[in-house]
Amino acid sequence: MSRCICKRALSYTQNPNLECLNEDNLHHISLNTKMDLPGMFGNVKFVCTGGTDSRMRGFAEYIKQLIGERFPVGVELSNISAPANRYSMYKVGPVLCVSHGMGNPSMGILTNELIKLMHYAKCRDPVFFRIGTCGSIGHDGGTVIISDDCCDGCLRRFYSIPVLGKMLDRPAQLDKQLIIDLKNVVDKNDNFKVISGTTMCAEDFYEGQARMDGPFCKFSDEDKLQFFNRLCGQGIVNIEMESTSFAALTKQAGIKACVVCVALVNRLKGDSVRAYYLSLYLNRFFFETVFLDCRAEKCYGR
Ligand code: R2B
Ligand code: URA
Repeated sequence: MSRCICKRALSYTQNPNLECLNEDNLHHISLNTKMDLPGMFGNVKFVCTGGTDSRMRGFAEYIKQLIGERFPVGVELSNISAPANRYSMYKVGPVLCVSHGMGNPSMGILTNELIKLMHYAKCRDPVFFRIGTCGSIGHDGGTVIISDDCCDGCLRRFYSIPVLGKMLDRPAQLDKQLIIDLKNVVDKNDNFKVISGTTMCAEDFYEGQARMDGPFCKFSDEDKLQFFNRLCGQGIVNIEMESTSFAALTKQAGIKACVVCVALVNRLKGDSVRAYYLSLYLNRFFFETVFLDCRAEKCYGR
């Protein structure tokens, strides 16, 4: 007889099968329900995801400097998910910093496991962020873009995956209030521009983002320009590769989430990513918008 590991009402998860598992392995993040997940993660308030290990480690170090006195984590941060060798996860007090890899499949697997983690650890009202990179449509490299909304490469506001041989469409929606809150803490003295708009989530970096410098290209410059005009006409300001899975799965779980990206390239000016505005820039933006804000006090104070 299997023992029920999940006695309280299901919240972030909506799968009665979980109630009947003897043990649940969150395989890709090297955690399982035999561990004391509430003890290890129960105080998590912010789950910050970003593409790479080094960026998220850097981000965690940065957060450690900011809030380390109140949430000592020892001398070295350690990668909690190292054994699985897929994603990296660092915890600094109430902030969990996790790398998500590239593309919706990678982000989707991680988000599924993070939702289950929030559930098993009994986290209260966590807020999820993707802090990433993107190409912009018409804005300079270095511009920070808050996603108001996201759509797939056919401009549909869904995250669609085949399930049992049929497409399952989930609305890809970000939290409206969180977006407003983020916009409200943007400081006009910041020495970078912050804009917002709809984000297109592509399934590919090359043809899927209308790049002409991949190994294959079946369209003309004119076609590409027409497509970008169509994007502009629909309020689409940037292109990246993870927002729809992130938005749809967190929405389904009832977890507040938003996406903030820094533009590495203005796609109206070219395909190739030359400027590399990475972790420091994002970290600073994130720090200034979320962690310096007095609301952080409220969040940490529980
Ligand atoms: C932004 O950058 C990556 C592609 O270079 C991808 O993960 C994304 O969304
Ligand atoms: N990431 C993307 O997905 N596209 C870009 O153009 C730059 C970063």
